[in-house]
Amino acid sequence: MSTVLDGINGPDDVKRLNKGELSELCSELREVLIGRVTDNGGHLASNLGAVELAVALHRVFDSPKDKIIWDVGHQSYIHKLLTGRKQQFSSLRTFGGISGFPDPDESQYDSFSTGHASTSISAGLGMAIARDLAGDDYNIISVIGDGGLTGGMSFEALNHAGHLSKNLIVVLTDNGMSISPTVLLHWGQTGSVFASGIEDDGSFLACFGFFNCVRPVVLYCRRGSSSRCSRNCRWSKRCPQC
Ligand SMILES: Cc1ncc(C[n+]2csc(CCOP(=O)(O)OP(=O)(O)O)c2C)c(N)n1
Repeated sequence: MSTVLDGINGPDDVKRLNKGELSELCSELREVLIGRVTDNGGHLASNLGAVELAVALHRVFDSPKDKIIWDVGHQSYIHKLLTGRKQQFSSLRTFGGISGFPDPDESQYDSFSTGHASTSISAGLGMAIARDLAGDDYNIISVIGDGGLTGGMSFEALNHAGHLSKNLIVVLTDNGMSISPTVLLHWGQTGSVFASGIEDDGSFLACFGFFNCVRPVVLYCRRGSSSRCSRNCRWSKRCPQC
């Protein structure tokens, strides 16, 4: 019996699916992912958490024209399955096979070679500057977790982005986990500490003036957070949706 995934050879095929098929696709992707990581090893949890995200990004944006930058890159397996590497997926993380991280030499859909954490916003901002200098028009989307966001390079890039007011999209996947539970940048606590004296919205990014140029898209909210808005978003007053 053919599956929804059988019909997916690139992002355009994702865009054609209806709601029910999208849901079925996510289930099938999860099955493939679990099977492959069971056999080949690799990052399971981070990829399981990025199934809907990868599908949504490829439905909304127009990759490879639009540049999706996966911070660390350990969560890019589903992105690979959706961007023409389904047949090679059995070779994931094997000698001569496809990499467990994004690699521009492997695919035009991988816009930045990663492995180290905390580089995606800086890389995205650099691309945004280059894009504007060239007079081009496309989206750049940095996808970063709460763990990746604790690196100093991320703070520097946020500060720089807030200063330059470039069109850059940052998707924060805040699941409260790095390799272990995330410490230091615990939004529920640290967010209010950083934001005190600025605005009582509990948002850390507002400290960087980030909301003036970048609208954050929060796809994951930790359950039980006291600072969530009515739509399950922790950005309260500053939330672009509320
Ligand atoms: C500079 C650097 N330090 C440490 C690591 C090891 N590392 C790999 S994944 C990860 C945690 C990433 O957590 P997060 O960004 O929240 O993403 P999640 O796995 O929760 O989706 C870390 C610390 C790394 N890749 N690079």
